[in-house]
Amino acid sequence: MKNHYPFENTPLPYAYDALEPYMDEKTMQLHHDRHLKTYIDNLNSILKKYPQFQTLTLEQLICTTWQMPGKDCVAIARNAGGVYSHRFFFNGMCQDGKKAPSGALAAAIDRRFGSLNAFREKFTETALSVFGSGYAWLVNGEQGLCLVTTANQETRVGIVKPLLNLDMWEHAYYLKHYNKRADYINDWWNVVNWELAEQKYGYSSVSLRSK
Ligand code: MN3
Repeated sequence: MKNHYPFENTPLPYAYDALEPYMDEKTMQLHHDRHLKTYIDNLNSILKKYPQFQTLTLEQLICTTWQMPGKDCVAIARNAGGVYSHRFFFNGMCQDGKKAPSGALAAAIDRRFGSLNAFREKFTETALSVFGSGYAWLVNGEQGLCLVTTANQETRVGIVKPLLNLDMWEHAYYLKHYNKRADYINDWWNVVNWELAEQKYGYSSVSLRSK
């Protein structure tokens, strides 16, 4: 997949209604076709003015512009973060996936959190602690697995390797779950793409070891 300017809103890897009854079709459609598309359109329209950034991937754009001054750099970082986090979130869900991780990721979760259930509780608590709009993430870093939250469309790209994320903006759940964030999180556990998280854990462990 092409991962630089001009960015395209590639289709979801499943049908809009594939994650029913946990994620409703209307929310998935609006979330992908409008919310994500807006970040893509905004990002492309700013990047039009900056040929030097047009060959950079989303990750490179975020790392390059994150702390640069100027309102365009702030806007690039925010919108690239919005595209990155949404793609990560959508790819991180699937239909009829496995119900629990296995292999090295399962072992790492047990080591760090005690058990899968304890991890789920801790992740849920972390996601509920997001104040306003933001994300909850399971990441792999120098200290091993860790739970973090980010505000708005900020990420920890370039600092840690993300494995799972959960969009805690109201637009991600309000049509179906109203203000019941805990119900949304409970439903999300049914559609987590554990296989992808396992792959990401595998790659991240290799690259962290080679540092
Ligand atoms: Mn969103």
